[in-house]
Amino acid sequence: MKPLAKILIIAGSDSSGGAGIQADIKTVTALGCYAMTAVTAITAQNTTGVKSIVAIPPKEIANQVLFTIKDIKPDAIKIGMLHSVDVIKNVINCLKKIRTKKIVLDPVMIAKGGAKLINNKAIEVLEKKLIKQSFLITPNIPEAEVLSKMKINTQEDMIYAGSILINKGAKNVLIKGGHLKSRFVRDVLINKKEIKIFKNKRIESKNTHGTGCTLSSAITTYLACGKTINKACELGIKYVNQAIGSNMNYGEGHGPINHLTSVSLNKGFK
Ligand code: PXL
Repeated sequence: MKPLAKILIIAGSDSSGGAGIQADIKTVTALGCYAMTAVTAITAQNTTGVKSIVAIPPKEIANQVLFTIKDIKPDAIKIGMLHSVDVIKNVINCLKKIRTKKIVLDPVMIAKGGAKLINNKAIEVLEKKLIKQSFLITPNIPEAEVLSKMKINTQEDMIYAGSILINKGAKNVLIKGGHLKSRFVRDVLINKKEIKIFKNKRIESKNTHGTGCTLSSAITTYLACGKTINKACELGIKYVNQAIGSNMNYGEGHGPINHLTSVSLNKGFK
């Protein structure tokens, strides 16, 4: 098959392959599209935690983006880990030179094991400058709490926090409800026109490393292929749920989800 669309991923590397740019590439590929990357940072980690983080110089991140897109034009862009103010400013400058407005920002803050992936000043710039440049932002509950500066305990709180982010200039906000304790997970999509709740049965598993990266990449991919925001979120959530359900149980800690659940191998490659 030929790739259905081209996606540029701006994100950090996760050496364990479950989250970060590795999850993004796998997701885009598994959904039939072409992945390009600009690496923002290199993390050494496994399923038990993050050992170290090395930043890529902001100028070099911009070089990766600009030289790549000069040649192959992306249909959509997914942005993940951006750890410093300088990195965010460079990325914003790059975005001005890209034609597509399909920009999905996953405001990554903390890894599953608790390691901080962004500094506080950078969170401020992300909130004040980058949110406005994005078509969709996909915070989880702790990230939405930081960005909206309110505590979130209920679905109503999620909607209210989402509306605060819309007032800060976000066009679409998908707040992921997985952190609230309940039998059903409710993800809330909000924009100026509507509020949509995606309700799905919770799939119990300790192996959920990379779910956020995967979801934002899946949604970016569907947007790149021309799906509406509602459909892209619905299908992205479905893809992640299947990937959680497949439960490979790799590693001692929070293992990766299975990005390949949508893929079947041709006979000739078995
Ligand atoms: O899930 C957030 C995330 C994003 N980017 C990188 C990560 C992680 C979590 O571990 O390692 C590089």
